[in-house]
Amino acid sequence: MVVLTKPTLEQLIMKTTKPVNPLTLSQIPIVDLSSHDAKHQIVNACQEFGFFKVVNHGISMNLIKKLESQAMQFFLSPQDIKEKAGPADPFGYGNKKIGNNGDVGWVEYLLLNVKPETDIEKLVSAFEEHPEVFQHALNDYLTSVTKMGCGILELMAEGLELESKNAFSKLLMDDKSDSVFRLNYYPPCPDVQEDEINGGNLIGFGEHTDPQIISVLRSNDTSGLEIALKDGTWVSVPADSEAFFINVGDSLQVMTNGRFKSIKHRVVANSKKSRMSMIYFGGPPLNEKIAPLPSLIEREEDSLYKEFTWFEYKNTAFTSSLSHNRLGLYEKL
Ligand code: GA4
Repeated sequence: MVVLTKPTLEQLIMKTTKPVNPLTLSQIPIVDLSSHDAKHQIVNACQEFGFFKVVNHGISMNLIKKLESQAMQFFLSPQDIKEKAGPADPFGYGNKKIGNNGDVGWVEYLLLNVKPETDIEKLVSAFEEHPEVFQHALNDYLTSVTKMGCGILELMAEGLELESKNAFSKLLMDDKSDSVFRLNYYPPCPDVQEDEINGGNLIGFGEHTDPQIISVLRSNDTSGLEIALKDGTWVSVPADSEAFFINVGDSLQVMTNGRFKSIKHRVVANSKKSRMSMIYFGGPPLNEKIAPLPSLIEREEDSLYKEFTWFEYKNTAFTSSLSHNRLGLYEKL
């Protein structure tokens, strides 16, 4: 008989050192979307970090707060109500278990398929009284964030001087685009003694890169997000509830033949305050071939990657553990 046990606190503790140098505001690339120079700032940030913060994005705080308060209401409801939206298979409500391959974290989440929408029945029963309020807030948020994500992808294409401005954004605009949305709730950290933690951190969400093209993250004012720099050092990113944070995903790294970096990141949950993040992962249609854009390589042989479809890569991702170096499997030797 297989006995399923809850992950112990010990299993959730990372035996890594704390980030040595929390990034100060001046170190994180900040892109002012209203600036005429935004496309160059974006290209530099994607080459150097694969990560940047966006200000003056034009998305109303009201729209953001509406979804955040709906999500908060959900995560603060009794456990049996939340479980009506679970288990995450991969879509639905998940608690501490991430994916199917043994990863755990101090996190509760709702993972949703943007198109076609996740089996809404599951959610309706969990959002008891007014599921339509959540649904409206979600639709409004996703419409705005997709639009902003596409705008950023267009600026990337312009900054890279591609012939077609929509070379990347058309993949997210496609009716068959395979994008997902995630609401992550990191409950306040349990009271553990410093010596129990043993210099480690409580894992919220373990280190990984995002498989898609681009990820658009917004969080409340609780920090926890950390990014890995090229030299492998981990630095924590100060929270900013009014800004968005953009990650380059693995697929965009491939499409730019490695010019843009898919950034390794993680979330630690050491705070006495809860952290809530909402992340849109913009993915291409399943049958889309992911390969370097011809204009970014001189000859086909210059491609650093073996060819694959998003369907293949997604399968590889969903059958691997979080920290696995998935892209490594497709690198040419
Ligand atoms: C990481 C990025 C997104 O959150 C996600 C995650 C997915 C999941 O939660 O089911 C994965 C992870 C993510 C990559 C490796 C596999 C699949 C958990 C996991 C262990 C929704 C995605 O697309 O890939």
